[in-house]
Amino acid sequence: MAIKRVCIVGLGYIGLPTAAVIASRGLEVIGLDVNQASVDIINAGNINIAEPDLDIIVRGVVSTGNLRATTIAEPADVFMIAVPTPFTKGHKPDLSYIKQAAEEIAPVLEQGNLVILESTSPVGTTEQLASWLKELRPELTFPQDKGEQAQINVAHCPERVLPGLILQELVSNDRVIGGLSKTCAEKAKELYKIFVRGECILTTARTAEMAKLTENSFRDVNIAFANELSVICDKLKINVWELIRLANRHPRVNILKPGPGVGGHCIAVDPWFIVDSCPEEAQLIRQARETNDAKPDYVLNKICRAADEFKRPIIACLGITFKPDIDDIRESPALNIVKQLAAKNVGQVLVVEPNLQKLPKPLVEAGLELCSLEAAFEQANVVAVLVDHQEFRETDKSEFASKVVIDTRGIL
Ligand code: SAJ
Repeated sequence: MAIKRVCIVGLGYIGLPTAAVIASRGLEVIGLDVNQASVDIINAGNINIAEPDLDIIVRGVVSTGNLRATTIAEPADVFMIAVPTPFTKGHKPDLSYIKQAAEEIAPVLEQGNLVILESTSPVGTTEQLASWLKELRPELTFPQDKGEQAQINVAHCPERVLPGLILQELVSNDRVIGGLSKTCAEKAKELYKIFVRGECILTTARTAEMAKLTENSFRDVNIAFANELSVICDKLKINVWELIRLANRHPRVNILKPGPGVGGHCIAVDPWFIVDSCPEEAQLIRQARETNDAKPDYVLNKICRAADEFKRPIIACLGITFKPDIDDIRESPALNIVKQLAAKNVGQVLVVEPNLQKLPKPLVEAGLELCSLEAAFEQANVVAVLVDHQEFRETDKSEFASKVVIDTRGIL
């Protein structure tokens, strides 16, 4: 199969960088998105998400005509689906965006096409995608009925890039490629070999789905261990950061960092897909999620107790994004803490966030305003470090000396 045209469904944090990188290798890439505003932004050579260097590469590939965005599906050799897979109430996976993607591409599918699911998905989703496509195009054959001889091949290759380093990791990371048949996986590898320098390892779709969920659950469980340690250390009056530094000197110990909770759209979500599939068996994975989800309330209570020491508490909250040096606030524990703090009316709340031009709506509605770091230090008596942004890490530590500090990120 000579791949000339690739259609990427979903132009978000994964879809747009992937589309741009493939287009930069000289292929024709069509970006399909339901959001007309995103399509217009991209077609003008601009970007709808913040990611280092993405603007430069998108501008380049749009100007050469290698990348074009649209809201209407067009025929292609490969369709790559990179849409969100959130969970609904009760932590049940919501596959509606994948179903919608299947409905969009089904009318233009042609014999010989390859469909790749990149979205992080519960085990069995690639099979489900293939059966939705079969229902919509019964005259075509799929791997579930014709195996290696299918007219349409379907594979899963989960994205694994780290926000902030997406463009590097898209190229350098190894890729796990799971096919619904061996041919599916091999054909998908042909596409990835065009832009991936890492190794492409072939397996089944179910194993690839589980591999991605396992990677994020591994991290979640390990962060939960660090978060539990931080609560234990508070009780035992031990500095958890010093403790971890010391323990990590053991050659086989590598404890991650505690924090105000786990945010982002991946690690705080994906482990639930395993819990949903195997509720009886996934005890540790569920507990890790619950431990990490309990951390924002724990931090909030600590801040409120510190504020109680003052007649006129002025609380500076440093950072609201879900991790350092990015502008992404999805599932951010820091944002959640600030929101709740404002609602509690325990004192004046100052928000410092060097990566945002304006505060998100719920904070504006709560009457909060963005504040400079200098102004925050001038006024505050309580300082809560919620994100370890570079600006905060580089602050002269003597600034903190006269404050009551809740340092959830160990920058001091
Ligand atoms: N965090 C801690 N302590 C740590 C490390 C992280 O509290 O020691 C917190 C962060 O502050 C943040 C959250 O965890 O709130 C997640 O941050 P992250 O940097 O660990 O991961 P993400 O969500 O940005 O990206 C993860 C990555 N997965 C793994 O590292 C296993 C990335 O490779 C995946 O592609 C991405 O999820 C995804 O899209 O699934």
